[in-house]
Amino acid sequence: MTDSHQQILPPKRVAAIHDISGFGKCSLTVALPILSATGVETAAMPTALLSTHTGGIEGYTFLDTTDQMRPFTKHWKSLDLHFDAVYSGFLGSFEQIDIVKEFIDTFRSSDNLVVVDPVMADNGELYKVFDLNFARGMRSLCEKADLIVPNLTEAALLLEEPYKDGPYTKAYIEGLMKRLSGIGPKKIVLTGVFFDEAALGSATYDAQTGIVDYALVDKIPGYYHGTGDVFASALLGALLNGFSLGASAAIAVRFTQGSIARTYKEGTDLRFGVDFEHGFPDLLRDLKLV
Ligand code: PXL
Repeated sequence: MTDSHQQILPPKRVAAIHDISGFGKCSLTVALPILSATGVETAAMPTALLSTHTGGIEGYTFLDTTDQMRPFTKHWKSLDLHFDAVYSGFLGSFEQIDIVKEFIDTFRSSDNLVVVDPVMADNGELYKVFDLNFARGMRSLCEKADLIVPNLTEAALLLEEPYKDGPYTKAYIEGLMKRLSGIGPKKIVLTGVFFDEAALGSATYDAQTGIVDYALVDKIPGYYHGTGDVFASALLGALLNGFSLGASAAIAVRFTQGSIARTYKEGTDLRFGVDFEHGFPDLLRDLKLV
């Protein structure tokens, strides 16, 4: 066999439960291309249909697709589908918290990974479409996850602790991750971690092994929209390619920072998302797929 990467197994399959924001590169419009690029098949369960995301763009349309989610679940179950991972993100209504829990219960198997990105807040503030009641609901969804990917604001909300501005200390970050694992998920990936103004990245904690890892890279000025989704999608792609939690986070940080660096150089509107598309060659090399 000359091609050492010749596929003999079908791709791993993810159920991605996020909104479709037509323009602006976040949620499904980044999860689908990134997971596909990593060789992972993705089934999409839309939680809402928007013209753009809600982060700083006025006048967006919003169609709540809650009523489609139980029928999607039922139909997929009737097809006897197996998902190697369930990956939820931005939810379109409070009721969807229960629907995603039911989805997890329906498709849970001994070998699959349930990833909940508790998308609801950033920079110390809840997104304007959510309230504290939603945050408590998100905490109850996180109880069912194997892995959660909060930023520092979401971590504080999940723990019902006051949000702290950085720079942070290792003691604070590691304490947060241990308390988050007390909610239920054994694997924690915290994003937006920094100990000084020069470097930014993620921290990971596996409560089963006690291993803590950091992946920090040079910080680029500006607030870039959709980077949480870019990061979490690349992280999941790396995990499903067999990389450890720490190695997967390092690959995802590099991919996200590369996307931010290109966007910074290109000078595009930061609300319109980051240039992740030109990062696939490097990502595939990091994943040893090429
Ligand atoms: O990237 C998070 C996200 C996803 N989906 C929608 C959003 C946001 C953040 O603002 O508005 C619709």
